[in-house]
Amino acid sequence: MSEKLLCPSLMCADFGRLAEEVRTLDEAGTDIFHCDIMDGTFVPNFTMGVQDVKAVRAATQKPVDCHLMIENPSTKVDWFIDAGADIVYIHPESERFVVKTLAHIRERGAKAGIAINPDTPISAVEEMLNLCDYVMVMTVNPGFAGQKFISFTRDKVVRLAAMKEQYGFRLMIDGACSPQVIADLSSVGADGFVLGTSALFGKEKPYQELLADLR
Ligand code: S6P
Ligand code: MG
Repeated sequence: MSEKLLCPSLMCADFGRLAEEVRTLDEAGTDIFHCDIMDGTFVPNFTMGVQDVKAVRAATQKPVDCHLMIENPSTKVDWFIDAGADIVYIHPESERFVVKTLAHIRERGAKAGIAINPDTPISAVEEMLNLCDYVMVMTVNPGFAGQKFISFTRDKVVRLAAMKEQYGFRLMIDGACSPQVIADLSSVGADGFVLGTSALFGKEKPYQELLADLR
C-alpha cells in the first residue's frame, strides 16, 4: 500500500454501473474502497447495503471497508464481513458494547475501525484505541456527501496523530476532503482520506489524473 491511503467513497459513484466504476477506480490507483452503510436512524439517510458490498467485492482485489452508520452495529458486523469487507468501522455513539464489537471484528479476521463524530471527544474512545487498526475522524456530520468541512475537528486530528505510534492505528479522515484539506491534514499526520465530491466525483478530469494529482 502507498504511504497515504486514498479511499473513494462509493456512495458518490454512479450506481448504474457500479462494477465498472470500481474497476476504473482500481486501475486509477485506489488504495481502499469505502462503502457507507446507513440505516436511516443513526443518520438521516440510506445508502449502500450488503448486496452492494458483495458487488464491490466481486469487482476488485483491493481492500474494501464498510463504514457502519447504523444503530447497534454489533448485530450486523458479520453481515458485512461475510459480504467481503476487509475493514469494518463502527461508531461508538451507536453501540453499547464497543470493545466487544471491535474484538469480534478482529476475531473474524477483519481489521477493526472506529469512526468518531465531530462532537465525540477523544476521551470517549481512548480506552479502545489499542483495539483499533484504523481510527477515522469525521470532519462532517455523517449522513451526506457534499457538506462543508467542520474546522474544529482539525484539532482532534492533530491530537490523535500524536497517539498513533503508541496505539498502532492508522488515522483516517472522512468528510469534505478537498485537495487543500488533504494537504493540510497530511502534514499534521493523517494517513488516509475518504474521497467524495470534494476531490474525486463529478469532476471534469478522469479518476486516474485526479488520484495522481492528489498523491
Ligand atoms: C458521509 C460519509 C462519507 C461521504 C464522504 C463524501 O457521512 O460517511 O464517507 O461519502 O465524506 O465526501 P465529500 O467530499 O462529498 O464530503
Ligand atoms: Mg464514510
